[in-house]
Amino acid sequence: MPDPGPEAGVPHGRATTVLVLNGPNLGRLGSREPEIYGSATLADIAAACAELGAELGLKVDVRQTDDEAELVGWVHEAAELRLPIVLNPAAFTHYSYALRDALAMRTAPLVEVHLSNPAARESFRHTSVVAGVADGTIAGFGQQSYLLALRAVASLLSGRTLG
Ligand code: DHK
Repeated sequence: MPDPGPEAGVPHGRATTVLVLNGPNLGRLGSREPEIYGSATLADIAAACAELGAELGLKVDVRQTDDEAELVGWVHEAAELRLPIVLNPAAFTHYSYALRDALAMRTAPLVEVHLSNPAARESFRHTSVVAGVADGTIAGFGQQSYLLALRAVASLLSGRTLG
C-alpha cells in the first residue's frame, strides 16, 4: 500500500472519514436484550451517526462483524490510512488482546463506546483490554454513546479536546 502521507485521514477541503466499528452480536441490536441495549437497530444508529457526521464535517463508515480477524483487518486499514475510529468492541472488549494490539498501532483518534454501562453489569464486563489504548471511553448512554463519541473525535481532530 502506498504511503498515505502525513495528512491521511485528515484531508483539507473534504470530509474526514471516521470508521464506526462494531463487534459481535451488535448486528442483532433492536431485538437483542432491548432492556439492556435499547430498541435502536444498528441501521438506526448508522443513520444517526451519518446525520451528526454531516453536521460535524465527518464522513461516517459504519461496519459490524462477528469475526475477530475481520475486525482486526479493519483496524489495520485505519492504521494505514490514519483514519479515526469509534469502536464498540462488544464482547471482544473484555478479552481480545489481538484487537488491543492492532489498535495500539494506530495514530488517529480512537474512542471506545458501549451502549450499556459495563461497570454496572457482570464482573467479567468490568475489564476492558481496549481502554488503555483508546483516547477515551463513552458508555451507558445507548445510541447517544456513539453520537457523543463522534463529537469527541471531531474535538480531538480539531485539537480542542483538552482546552
Ligand atoms: C456490548 C456487548 O456486546 C457486550 O459484550 C459488552 C457492549 C457491552 C455494549 O454495551 O455496547 O459487554
